[in-house]
Amino acid sequence: PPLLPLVINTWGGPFTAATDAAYLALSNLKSSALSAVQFGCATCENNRCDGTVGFGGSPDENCETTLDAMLMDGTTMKTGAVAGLRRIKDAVGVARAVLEHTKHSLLVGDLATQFAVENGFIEQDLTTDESRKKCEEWRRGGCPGNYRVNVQPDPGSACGPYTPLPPSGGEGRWDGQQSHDTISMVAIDADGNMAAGTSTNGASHKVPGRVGDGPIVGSGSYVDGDVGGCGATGDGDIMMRFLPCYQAVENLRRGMSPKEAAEDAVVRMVRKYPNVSSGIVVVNNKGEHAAAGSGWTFTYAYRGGDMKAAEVVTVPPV
Ligand code: SD4
Repeated sequence: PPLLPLVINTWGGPFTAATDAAYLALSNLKSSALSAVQFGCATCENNRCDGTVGFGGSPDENCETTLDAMLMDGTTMKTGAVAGLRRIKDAVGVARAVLEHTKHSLLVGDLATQFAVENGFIEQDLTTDESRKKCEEWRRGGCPGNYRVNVQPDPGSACGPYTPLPPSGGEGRWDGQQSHDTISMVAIDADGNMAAGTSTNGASHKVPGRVGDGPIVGSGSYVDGDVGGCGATGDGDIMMRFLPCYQAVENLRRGMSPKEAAEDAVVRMVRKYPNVSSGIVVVNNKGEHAAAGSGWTFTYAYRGGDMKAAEVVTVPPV
């Protein structure tokens, strides 16, 4: 029998702290699915999970950490999201404020920061010694694995500004050196309402201004309580071209099982980008769930019913 209430999210390991937090909110506090997802993602932002969520991770070329986050309510289909959020730690909290206190769906950059400050969030430097060191090492090492193609750094610069080279048709390089993770989560509460959300600090050494898949509705996550929900992680620059979570939920709507729905959405990306690193979790509104991934060994965590701890599932690549 399905285990309700239920929470499911990308990645095991340190990410199970988020699973447990959201589950306890659902089961003990009788939280709504939306609040449970917010609480779960905020848990990762606070303890930084493996460094790829929250402050002090994935510094851009300027050594700054910026945050992407979204929340979606599967009952109203309302969304709130922030992209390239600067100097505010609780990105998913600001996403909630966008959802609750505006008619918008997405705010970006410094102006998202301004909105956050108006709503009582505190401006703080998101840099840590670790993120500064990572950025400086990247510069010292000649700036490997960056996301620019067909350009060369100007002589004497610490990787930037850049001068364009004649086009060679190169595709953006995926910096596979880092663990490049994100929390994306779906919950079903005791009333059967569903919600989904995502929080990430994106990709290391990105071009400043880069926004990933995380805050994009249908890409980072997606939920329709009439059908089910999905959360994603991976190479957002590629994944956001496919809206894999929208695809997976629509696959459920058309009668696929969660496993078929997840695999189909991943295979669509792999067909065009055989090396893409991706992982999606998919759950229908009965609580039946599965996942699929490519390019790495993906893991996900879930906890539902009266389970005493989060369970972690390993997903071989498609
Ligand atoms: C991004 N999807 O910004 C995020 C990063 C990620 O596993 O999930 N990596 O591209």
